[in-house]
Amino acid sequence: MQAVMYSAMSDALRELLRSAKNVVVLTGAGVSAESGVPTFRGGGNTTVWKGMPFDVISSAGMLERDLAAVWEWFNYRRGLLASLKPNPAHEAIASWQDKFSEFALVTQNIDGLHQAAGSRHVIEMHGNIWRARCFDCGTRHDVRELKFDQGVPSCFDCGGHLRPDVVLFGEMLPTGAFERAAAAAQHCELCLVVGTSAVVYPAAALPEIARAAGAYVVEVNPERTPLSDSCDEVITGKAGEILPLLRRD
Ligand code: BJW
Ligand code: ZN
Repeated sequence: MQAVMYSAMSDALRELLRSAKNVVVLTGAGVSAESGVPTFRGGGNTTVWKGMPFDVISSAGMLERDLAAVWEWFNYRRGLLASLKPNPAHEAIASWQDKFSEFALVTQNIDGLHQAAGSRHVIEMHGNIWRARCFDCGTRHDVRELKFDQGVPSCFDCGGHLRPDVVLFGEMLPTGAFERAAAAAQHCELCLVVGTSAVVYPAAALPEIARAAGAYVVEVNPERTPLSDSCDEVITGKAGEILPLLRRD
């Protein structure tokens, strides 16, 4: 099985893994799927919670309409994530950071599993589920240990309402996150796009930026995406099986 996957890698990619100085990896929910994290889309399904599609409950409008429901949804997911561990895909990506002169990991995931695998300086495009942010004073708080199961938690500094420190549909990305990711994409020689349906912007623009600037773009995904046709190479399969085979020894 592994030999088949390995032979599916082109000579061009093999050579770039040996010679590239500047690499960017963009990840999505699929990189965490083998850890047990549900994806949002893929396989023809869309996540629905209590009758609401995720793009309704995870939207800026829902924060205004029903903040307590947003917290209930995120508490449910924090419960799902609490015991999950990084998988071989996260570990392979963490191992690459010290093997290339310049390396940037850009993730759309909010689960913190890249950091748990040892990745440093992760560019989090969509925030982190283990943090909350105050509506009033803007302070960010670590809520990993915070136990509450209903209502809206209060800011430890000013008493204002907290919200999950994640980027919901219709919200702007954290200051500088896209700019840093785009600058890395602009300068990389190799861009690996792993486990994302590549439909959510502006993250989905990063491989386009990399390709336009001359990078070799490789997608790793068991399914085709809107990006597949414009990639230089598509490796069809699960991240946890493929990424450990992409080595620079
Ligand atoms: C495997 C696998 C295995 C399975 N191995 N792979 C241009 C046109 C139209 C609309 C827009 C536009 N530009 C911006 C917008 C609006 C919107 C958007 O993009 N909408 C599109 C859907 C049309 N974007 C935004 O609102 C963004 N903000 C913004 O642009 O601000 C400026 C602005 C403001 C106001 C108005 C207009 C512009 C913010 C986007 C925030 C997204 N947030 C979410 C939720 C976060 C919180 C939460 O978790 O609840 O982020 S949405 C959700 O999708 C989540 C993800 O990070 C994101 C991407 O999903 P991802 O990671 O790709 O996962 P899936 O599930 O979609 O795919 C999984 C893949 O894995 C599949 O392909 C599988 O095959 C694969 N897979 N197992 C490898 N083992
Ligand atoms: Zn506050």
